[in-house]
Amino acid sequence: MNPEILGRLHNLLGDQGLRTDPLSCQTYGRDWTKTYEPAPSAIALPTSTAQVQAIIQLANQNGFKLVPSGGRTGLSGGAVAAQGELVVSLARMNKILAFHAQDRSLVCEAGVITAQLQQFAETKGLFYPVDFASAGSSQIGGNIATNAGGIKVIRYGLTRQQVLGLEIVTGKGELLKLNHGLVKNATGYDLRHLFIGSEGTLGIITQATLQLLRAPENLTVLVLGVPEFAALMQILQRFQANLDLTAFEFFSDRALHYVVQDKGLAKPFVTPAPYYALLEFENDSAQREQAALQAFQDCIEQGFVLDGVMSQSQTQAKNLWRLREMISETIAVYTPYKNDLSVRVSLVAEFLKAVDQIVTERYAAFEVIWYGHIGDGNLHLNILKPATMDKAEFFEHCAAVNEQVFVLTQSLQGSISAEHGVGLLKRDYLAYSRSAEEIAYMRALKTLFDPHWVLNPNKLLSIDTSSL
Ligand code: 2HG
Ligand code: ZN
Repeated sequence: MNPEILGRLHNLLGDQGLRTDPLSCQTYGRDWTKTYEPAPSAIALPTSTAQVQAIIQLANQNGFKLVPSGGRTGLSGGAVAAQGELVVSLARMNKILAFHAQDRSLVCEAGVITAQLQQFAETKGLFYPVDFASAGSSQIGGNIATNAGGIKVIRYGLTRQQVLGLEIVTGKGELLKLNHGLVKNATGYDLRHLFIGSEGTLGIITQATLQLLRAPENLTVLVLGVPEFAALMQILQRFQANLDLTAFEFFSDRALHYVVQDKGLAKPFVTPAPYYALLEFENDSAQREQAALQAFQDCIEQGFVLDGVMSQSQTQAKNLWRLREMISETIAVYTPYKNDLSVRVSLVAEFLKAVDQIVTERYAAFEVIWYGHIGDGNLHLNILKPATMDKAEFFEHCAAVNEQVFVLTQSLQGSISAEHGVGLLKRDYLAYSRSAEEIAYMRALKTLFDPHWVLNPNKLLSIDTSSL
């Protein structure tokens, strides 16, 4: 970046608000993907919406590109700055600005950490339901930009469901205040929803109004040993007949093996099982507990379940959750190749069987780790790199199987990215989940809000320079 622009950014942001040192560039230039080398030109850390607006206007005037940046816990390269972009980190815009008790909502800046939001809700006797293993470092702006899902979607929905209002600076540098915290607002196109999940390609989220909910009572966890894929969805159906589950997750014995071995966690029970289901429900009455036990009993009798354990305390519930939540972090050291796929819940059994066939044929030489939010139809399929294999060779080998997996997903009208976003990693595969007409509308919307494509260039959609 030329020194004159750096000087103008420095004047705008001050010493604390602009960094160019190599460590900051390494840190802020990457997310949790291991595929790309960070190479930003500098890091901007604005403290106000006005500063964000000024940065975007400067980028438009001078033709440099911006990468909006939250907690950088993404897994698709959406927050990677590998092409000399200026990273715009919202980390210093981290205040909860207002709480409205009657509305059961709060207004906060985009850099608020998810866990901080959850704790704030708790202090008000309420609940922010979006939760996942990276809640300790992910930021609400990033959650909204990727429409983050996680472990409670089956009951509470995705981040989208919680967003009552947004403040945005568009790629053009205009300030938009959308929906103003309203529950009902039938005045035409709801632009708020365009920005949710737009991966920082249309605007930078600076503030959000979020819905809080009644806190659930006595969340109780069951971990069940399952003999085969097909039984998983039978279990889901049987339990849902009796209960509103707050989570329904699954993982394979290899996934369990790694968290037990590397994190020193205890196995849920001794009976071996190839798969495990983790269920959670609000155990708020003796009848509810009885209903869960009855469903468990029925599943044992039908052969859907081999063994199981039900948490008897909040500590035990937390420890059982760790068996599932620690998987991604634990296997990260094995440089996994990641898939984040979804189909309709009713097609999951068929889908798993077909994916299993592909995996057995095409990944025979590799270790495959299965887990995911199976109650939402979402499978996380991770392939581990053999220690002796070169990273580039491994990724190339894995990518060669993409087509087969994505054609299958497409044939079931599923998604090639259920919750991790498209970013750089899945960009060239978008057409497996979105039609040519949809992609053309997406490009037109991108150009409408960001005419010079300054925001998160080449993420989600590739830059077609001829259209600029
Ligand atoms: C999870 O559900 C996260 O644990 C990460 O979405 C999934 O690492 C993954 O593949
Ligand atoms: Zn997930």
